[in-house]
Amino acid sequence: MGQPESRESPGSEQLELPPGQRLQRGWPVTHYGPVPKFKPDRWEFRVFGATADGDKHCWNHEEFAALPFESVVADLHCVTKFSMPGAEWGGVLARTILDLAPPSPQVTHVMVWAEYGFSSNMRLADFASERTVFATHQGGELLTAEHGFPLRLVVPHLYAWKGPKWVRGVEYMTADRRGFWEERGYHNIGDPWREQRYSYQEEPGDGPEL
Ligand SMILES: Nc1nc2c(c(=O)[nH]1)N[C@H]1C(S)=C(S)[C@@H](COP(=O)(O)O)O[C@H]1N2
Ligand SMILES: [Mo]
Repeated sequence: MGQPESRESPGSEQLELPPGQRLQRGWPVTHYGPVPKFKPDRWEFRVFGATADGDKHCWNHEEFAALPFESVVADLHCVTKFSMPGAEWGGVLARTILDLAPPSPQVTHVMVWAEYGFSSNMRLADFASERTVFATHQGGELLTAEHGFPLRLVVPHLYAWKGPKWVRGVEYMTADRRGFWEERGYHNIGDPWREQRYSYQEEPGDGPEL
């Protein structure tokens, strides 16, 4: 609740997009750097940092693929102003990861880590949203390499850079720290409905000093 619906009213085909966004037909590929090669025998998903039990939690590809599979329908809003509406993402809910590898009570933020050291930070509450999903599938098909195979995060209520492609793990943090784009001029919180695009728009308390 509290989140505007992505579709206006039943029956109307009109979409409600966040301010300044326009509709994109098709699904463009947007990222920084090369597309990593998936090496199944070396891949693992790691939860580390301030876990409740103080231990790291790791899943290899086979183990991760065996976790409960759920679907979430969500729009993708790129800060460069295109939105792709109504995608069906399939994968493992962030909630499931939080249940299996609980954070310590001091955790306030998470850093989501991807191949090549790409990262994005968010508040624990954003990560814990019931719609945040580690997606393996889109539209019923396995993700393609360019779109993040074997795993990407989708945080429906934040700009799409908050969803790393080729994700490899989550760090539980007891204080906020900026991720890759958050250090490079993008807003620390990144709520598209409040048009929080750039770090110069941040208000006191929105993020750590730059
Ligand atoms: N690892 C990684 N993930 C990333 C990015 C990136 O540069 N590296 N870019 C983000 C941005 S800005 C967007 S808009 C979406 C785009 O996802 P798509 O290429 O599947 O449309 O991926 C996000 N995930
Ligand atoms: Mo983006």
